[in-house]
Amino acid sequence: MGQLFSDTSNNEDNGDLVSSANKYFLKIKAETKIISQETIHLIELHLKKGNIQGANSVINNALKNIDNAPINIAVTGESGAGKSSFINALRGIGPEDQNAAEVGVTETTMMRTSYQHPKIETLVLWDLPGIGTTNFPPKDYLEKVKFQEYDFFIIVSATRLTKHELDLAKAIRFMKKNYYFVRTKVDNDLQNEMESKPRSFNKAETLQQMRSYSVNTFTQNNMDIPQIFLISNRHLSDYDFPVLMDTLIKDIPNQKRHNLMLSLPNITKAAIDRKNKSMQQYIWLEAFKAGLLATVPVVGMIRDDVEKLKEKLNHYRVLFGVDDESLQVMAKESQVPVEQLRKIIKSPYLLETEKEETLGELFLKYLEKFASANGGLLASGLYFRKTFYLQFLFLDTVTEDAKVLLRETYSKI
Ligand SMILES: Nc1nc2c(ncn2[C@@H]2O[C@H](COP(=O)(O)OP(=O)(O)OP(=O)(O)O)[C@@H](O)[C@H]2O)c(=O)[nH]1
Ligand SMILES: [Mg+2]
Repeated sequence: MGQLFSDTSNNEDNGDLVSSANKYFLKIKAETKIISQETIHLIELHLKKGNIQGANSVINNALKNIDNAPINIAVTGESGAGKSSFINALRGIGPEDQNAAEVGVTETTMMRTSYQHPKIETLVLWDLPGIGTTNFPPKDYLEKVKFQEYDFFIIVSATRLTKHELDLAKAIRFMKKNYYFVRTKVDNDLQNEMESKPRSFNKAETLQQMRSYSVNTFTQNNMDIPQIFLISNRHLSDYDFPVLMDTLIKDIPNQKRHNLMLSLPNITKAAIDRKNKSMQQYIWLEAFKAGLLATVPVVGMIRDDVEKLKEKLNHYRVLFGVDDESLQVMAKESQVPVEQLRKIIKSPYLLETEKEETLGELFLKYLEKFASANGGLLASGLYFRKTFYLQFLFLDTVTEDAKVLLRETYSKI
């Protein structure tokens, strides 16, 4: 492990890049890595043999996998349990959002409706009807909804689980699939409890009781206890929704993790930081790939780079929800004027040049600033294409913007 990516090439520049990549990926916790340990091992193996081309092709494939691996999430539960609200929450769509009402593709023969994630095209949420409404035995139900296609199931319930649902949960496990149990409308339950016992009400205790009650349901039915999350679709950052996000990310295979992380809503600072870390790894992989193949250091900045960087920045703004469209939605939901939101963030102005200045010159200026702020990394001999430094700069800017917007709008949504 300690040798990861090191001791590889007789080319000094590559050696530097390799050992930097080594150090970088070693620091990343296993549960947030976007490539598998085997992939890292394979890259290391190629490099040890001096097989630059081989290492490059492994990284290339890993990046392709990250971009293209489909993620399919099945959401099932009885009518009114909060499936649609939960799906919208996972898609980062508020109830007032225009897209929220938009119905996905309904397959009547399959009884399922698909909702593509608005930003991550490879991620699809499937709205499945409650098993109780279909009259199918669990195995038939699972066949009909094409259970093999999903990465995992989420069983949503706002009340106690029915016998049908418990049987379905058993059948899901029997089919070697994973499921999570999500208990919605926790806010309603707490409110009711508070109204019925105004003097003795204790929030933490009530939540604990709800959890125990769910646990007991599974044990009384001789079932393994699944992971249980008490959530409110109306107050996502309260209760267990953030823990649910962490858990889904931890459990999903490495190559799907990047897109899953990027897909989740910016409801906490931690969620935003996680997106940043994921995107950082992605940029490192791209840089590593480019660095391995490059033979001459790149001086200056070519027009192609500038265009690509512009695209990257816009892409990051969309992914981090700080693009113009997202600002409009946020303004509407939080009732903060859009101009005010635009004023407190930085990314919309990153590409604004001064009079005679070209974008390329502006980028070089950023580069100098960035290098001096980061201890002169550029001068350290680390062979890294300059465009990647700018990508990191853009990434950090949109990350900070997302946090600023979260702070500004949090109390108002
Ligand atoms: N207070 C509160 N209300 C919720 C929550 N989740 C959903 N609701 C409300 O419950 C109602 C039903 O929610 P939906 O998301 O439409 O439920 P569904 O499971 O999709 O229902 P069907 O499509 O009819 O099967 C709506 O009025 C939601 O606003 C929650 O966590 N808390
Ligand atoms: Mg619905």
